[in-house]
Amino acid sequence: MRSMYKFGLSVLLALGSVAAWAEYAFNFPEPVTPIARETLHMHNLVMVVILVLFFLVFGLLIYSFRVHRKDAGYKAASYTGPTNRKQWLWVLSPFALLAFLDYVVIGIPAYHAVVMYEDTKTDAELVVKVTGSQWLWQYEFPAEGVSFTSRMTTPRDQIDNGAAKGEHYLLEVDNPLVLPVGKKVRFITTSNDVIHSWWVPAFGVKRDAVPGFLREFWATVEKTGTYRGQCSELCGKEHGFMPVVVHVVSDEEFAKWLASKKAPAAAVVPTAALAPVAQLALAKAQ
Ligand SMILES: [Cu+2]
Repeated sequence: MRSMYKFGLSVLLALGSVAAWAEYAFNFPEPVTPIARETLHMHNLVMVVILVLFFLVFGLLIYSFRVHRKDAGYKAASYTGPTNRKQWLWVLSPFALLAFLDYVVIGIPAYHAVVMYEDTKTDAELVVKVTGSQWLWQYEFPAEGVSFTSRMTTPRDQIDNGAAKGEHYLLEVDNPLVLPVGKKVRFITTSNDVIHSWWVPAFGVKRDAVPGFLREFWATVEKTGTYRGQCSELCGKEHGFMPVVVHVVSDEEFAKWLASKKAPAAAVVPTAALAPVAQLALAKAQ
């Protein structure tokens, strides 16, 4: 009994420290897009449903263990299945409760969230094509004629423990993607070689980049700042070394950045027009 109380106490302590979780980054990163916010809401809702069920089921169990406990040698009642009304009630009520929670309490908001996630086209103001490549990202603004590659800048000796690790170890790149704040951006993603996955946790988006396919997602970033993510589909030996960095800036800054990218890029053939091998060669040369 003693150990049971001890276990109960440690569970309570663990739950009591929920407030401390955020500090240790166990929680979601602060959501900065509608999708990320919706995902966090869904997560919290499901968490509440699960906790209510948890306490209900375990409360009943522990109550029954204590109140209906009989001493050793007691002859157990024999049941042959739900034959009377009361037994049917015990069979059907958990089913009804779970069906209600699943299909109504969780199902309806989840349906709306998924429809919203998939709506990449309504009011999209900008299109960015993201191409995964072993082991870098290529970004292209097709309408603006801007394209560039983005590769990790963390020095090799930091990776090999020859130097102290920097603040943004493995999450820093030479050419970050720049996006305007508050604009709906439609992303189209694909790959040159194997499957990669473009992921920025604060945006709440993660989409596989599949060779031969164009896949879509969207993001309206509501807060300026620098956001970091990683390739999240195992794609070869340097899978861990192809981070995503996105600078979200004001409209004016974005226009300025776009103009600065346009000038040198104008002389180069758009990477999409090249064969994958040539694209790689170009990427290596840059
Ligand atoms: Cu990758």
